[in-house]
Amino acid sequence: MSTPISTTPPLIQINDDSPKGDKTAFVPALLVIDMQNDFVYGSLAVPGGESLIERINTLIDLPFKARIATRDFHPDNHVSFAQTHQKPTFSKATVFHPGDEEEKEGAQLTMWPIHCVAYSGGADFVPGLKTTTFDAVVHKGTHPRIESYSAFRDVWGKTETELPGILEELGVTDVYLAGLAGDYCVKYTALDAVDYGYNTWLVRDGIKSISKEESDKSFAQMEKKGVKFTTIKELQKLL
Ligand code: VGL
Ligand code: ZN
Repeated sequence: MSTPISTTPPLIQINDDSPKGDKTAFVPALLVIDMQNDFVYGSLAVPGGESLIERINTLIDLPFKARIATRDFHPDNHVSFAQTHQKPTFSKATVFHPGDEEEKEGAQLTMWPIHCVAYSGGADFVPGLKTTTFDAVVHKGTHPRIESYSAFRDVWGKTETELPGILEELGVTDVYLAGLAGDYCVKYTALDAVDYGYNTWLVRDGIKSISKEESDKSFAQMEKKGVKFTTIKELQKLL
């Protein structure tokens, strides 16, 4: 009897010649951040978000070792929704509005309109995005009381997503970031990627931000932290 051939590849291909510790290894991974309906067309639409679909598809087609996407994926009573705090069961006296900020356990929480409710259309990947070649999809902000901008961990650093483990298993050395929003989830993911020890690259023409002011601040913050900047064209030559 011959051994049946498996047609489903393992979700994570473990590299036996792990480049861990090899200083010359170059294992690039693409991180596609929050390319979801609500951030492109919905309640938190980022200006110019739609223009990223084709650009990110171009990146997805490049020979990265791994392509990992994230989704903001909130319960309908999530702590970051202004409306959540208007319900008497959550807070009796305070009424929050989108854009308000609240200090909670040492982290600044911004109040947002309801967005990316888990399993709703708003949380779906934006149509036209080449999602079939993603090696993994990481969800964040899934607990009612935990906010997470970064794809690595929540804003208080108490809980991690699966992303750190996936990158480690794959022996990734360099992460390339594209998606939405440049001044929130992309920025915090980039800052954390540096903290987790990765060479971190922001694909300059693969992101869009919510506000010009925040975006200027974000670039300065990322540069100071050691994030490097690149473009789709440069990556087409490199990979
Ligand atoms: C995001 C605001 C709230 C983002 C997520 O993906 O940048 N922004 N939740
Ligand atoms: Zn969110």
